[in-house]
Amino acid sequence: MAIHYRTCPFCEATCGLEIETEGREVVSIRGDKQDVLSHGFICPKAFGLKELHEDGDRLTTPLVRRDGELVEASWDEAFEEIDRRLTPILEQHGRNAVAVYLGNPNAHNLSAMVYGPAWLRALGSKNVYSASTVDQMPKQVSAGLMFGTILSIPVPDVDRTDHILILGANPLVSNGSLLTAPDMRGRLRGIRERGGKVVVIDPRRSRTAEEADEHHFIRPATDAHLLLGIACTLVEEDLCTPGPLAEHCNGLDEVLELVGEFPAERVAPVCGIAPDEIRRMARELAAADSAAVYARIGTTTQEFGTLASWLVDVLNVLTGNLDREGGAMFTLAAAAQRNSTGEAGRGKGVSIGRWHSRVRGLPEAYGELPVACLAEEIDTPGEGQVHGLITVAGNPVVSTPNSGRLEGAIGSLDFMLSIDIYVNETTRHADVILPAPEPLEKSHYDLALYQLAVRDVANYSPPVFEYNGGRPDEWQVFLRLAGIVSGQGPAVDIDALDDLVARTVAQRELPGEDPDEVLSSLEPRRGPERILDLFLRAGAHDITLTDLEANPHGVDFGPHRPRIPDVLRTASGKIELAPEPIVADLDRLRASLDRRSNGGMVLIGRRQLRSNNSWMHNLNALVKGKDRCTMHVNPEDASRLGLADGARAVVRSAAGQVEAPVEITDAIMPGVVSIPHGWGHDAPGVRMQVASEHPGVNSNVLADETLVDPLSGNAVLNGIPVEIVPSS
Ligand SMILES: Nc1nc2c(c(=O)[nH]1)N[C@H]1C(S)=C(S)[C@@H](COP(=O)(O)OP(=O)(O)OC[C@H]3O[C@@H](n4cnc5c(=O)[nH]c(N)nc54)[C@H](O)[C@@H]3O)O[C@H]1N2
Ligand SMILES: Nc1nc2c(c(=O)[nH]1)N[C@H]1C(S)=C(S)[C@@H](COP(=O)(O)OP(=O)(O)OC[C@H]3O[C@@H](n4cnc5c(=O)[nH]c(N)nc54)[C@H](O)[C@@H]3O)O[C@H]1N2
Ligand code: SF4
Ligand SMILES: [Mo]
Repeated sequence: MAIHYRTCPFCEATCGLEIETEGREVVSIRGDKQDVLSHGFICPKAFGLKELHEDGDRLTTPLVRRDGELVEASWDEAFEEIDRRLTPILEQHGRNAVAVYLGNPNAHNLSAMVYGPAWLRALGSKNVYSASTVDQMPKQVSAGLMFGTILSIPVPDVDRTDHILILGANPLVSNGSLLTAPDMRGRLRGIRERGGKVVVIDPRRSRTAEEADEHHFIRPATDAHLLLGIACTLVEEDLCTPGPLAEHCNGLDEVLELVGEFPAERVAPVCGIAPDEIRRMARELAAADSAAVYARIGTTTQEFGTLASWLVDVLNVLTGNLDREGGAMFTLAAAAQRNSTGEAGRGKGVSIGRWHSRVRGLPEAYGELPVACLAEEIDTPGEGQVHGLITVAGNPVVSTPNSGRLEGAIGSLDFMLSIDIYVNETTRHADVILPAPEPLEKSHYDLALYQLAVRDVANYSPPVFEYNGGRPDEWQVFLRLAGIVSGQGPAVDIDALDDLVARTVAQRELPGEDPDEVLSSLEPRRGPERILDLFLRAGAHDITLTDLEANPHGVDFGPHRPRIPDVLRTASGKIELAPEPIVADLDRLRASLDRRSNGGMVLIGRRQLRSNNSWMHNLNALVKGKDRCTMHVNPEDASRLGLADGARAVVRSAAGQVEAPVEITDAIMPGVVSIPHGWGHDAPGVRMQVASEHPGVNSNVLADETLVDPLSGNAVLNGIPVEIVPSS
């Protein structure tokens, strides 16, 4: 029997687990009480690690399509097939003819974080897509323009704040996002026990709303309007107190003037919250000793995503709460953080829109194009058309808008490669599937998420089980792929490529040092561990991987400390409070001020505790019980539309239609319905037995790929106009 301490890789909370094993069997999984961040907290998904380990549907051998069927093949055969099929596409049609979709689990995967950039650079395609543009891209765009790097996102200091205003986030279910803070229930209760206040803005009375002091329904996609109304109140009532932040801001006067156009009375009819409530929210935010505004996916996957994301930080500045204890603060992470390397307090800033998508002309952001464009780039003929697709840990057929169109487009590709652990709705179309190790077979360090943690922490987990049987690890797969797409054939020298990647990272992270010496100081480490050690040595805290190995419960560097101006990486060295492209986008919002509810229905999503986007429904402990993929409808709407609880209804949008079971509840506001995403597992060829017994419907059949937040290209997944009729 052995005990392993390990970080849970499933969501952003990064909980510490205590896993008991006997041989290759998982005996039990508990919360690690000594974990420096989670102190024993876990959610039901943690047990999914055991079921995932035992899941017979999980792929362990490559699959190659022969005569139309996906059949088992050796690794060498699979790589040869990739070379045989992919290389001619690159040669005939150029680099952009092969598109890539990087799915959510990449963000939790050390191998992918370290080696992803290397194989993508070798591929050299502009058609790179990821889950970011169905998720947080608007926040990355606004924060990048304001503070200078793509992950300079302020995190609410929940453990010390006196007041938190939460919009479009349900951390009691999602366990937090762009906010690594396990046990949000405990942390929010802490605020109330200190005499502070929790306010939630959501078209649904979510679990987080139930835990709050105050909840307001908001009409979907009008958060920017509400935030402008709050900001305007601060100006009108002389409540702006940026304090010492003022000297670090460019554009403060411009913002004070701009928001003056949007009095509470003007925005109230659009967002559906009364003007005196908006004014009171503003006064309470200003009066609190410390306060933080925090917003998540309900505010980013919508029409005004970048504006809403920007206004969150504008409010944090206007109330003097940015970079202050109990306000919204910047994490100082131990590894790979761009706003703590290079020159302090100044940088190159970010650039977006360096190229545009071929068909719709939507702008690139941080090297990727909006995934809402993927289908049209495949199914629109002409110069630059996409003929090949590589998906890594992604299920875009279920996760991205207009699934019907994307599914058709994917079916027409010349070649598709997936690196994944299941044959699911997307990978069933692949010509080759390469399996990845399960989480317990790989090491873990959250390079991205520790940059967004509520305290400065670091925690490394070695693999629990050896990844044996001569299978290449995921990082080795990425390097072989790099070899193929750079024309070196299917059998590259992985060690040599690994050295090359490590050397490149050494030159970038430690520019003043001799890379040979750096690399020899890291011996005998190789692979992701060598590069992680390099990041840690170059990072802001004086720590190495050996130190982390000696601390299996993690290392806590303490709560956040103020970091302005050092954290800034804008060209001016200031907070850019009024970035020009964002200010220009206010025109679109002005044009929406006359909008009123026309009695039509709009669709939003919701997350569920026992789900993880599209992929944990094959684990019995997580899906068993009554059907969860239901449509929430308010009782008023249900009676008007003739919908009965438990009966089925047809939901139609501009993109498609689905039939879903109705669940009548006053937890959702009138005029709005909610269907969770990630379901729809009844497609032919899917090899996930448990999931196909609990299929649910794919809500992204309804999401319209033509609707995006224009600055970030992020898809609109909340606030989709729909028509609903009872099923006949
Ligand atoms: N309507 C609507 N749509 C949404 C959302 C919404 O709120 N509403 N949310 C969006 C958001 S925030 C996100 S992040 C996306 C997520 O959507 P995707 O990016 O598609 O990610 P997942 O659905 O999590 O699918 C993960 C895939 O990775 C595979 N996988 C799991 N672990 C591993 C691994 O270790 N290695 C490899 N190679 N593969 C692995 C799984 O089998 C699965 O195929 O969905 C988005 N779609
Ligand atoms: N259990 C579980 N945890 C997860 C995931 C999961 O699938 N399951 N997914 C993970 C991922 S990839 C992510 S990105 C995070 C996301 O984490 P969160 O952002 O916390 O996501 P949700 O729980 O979907 O909460 C979004 C809330 O926004 C509300 N909303 C919808 N439209 C609007 C709007 O226009 N305005 C406002 N104010 N609110 C709106 C919805 O009703 C919902 O309550 O969760 C992560 N954690
Ligand atoms: S909250 Fe997230 S990290 Fe924590 S146990 Fe659940 S899935 Fe894992
Ligand atoms: Mo996400």
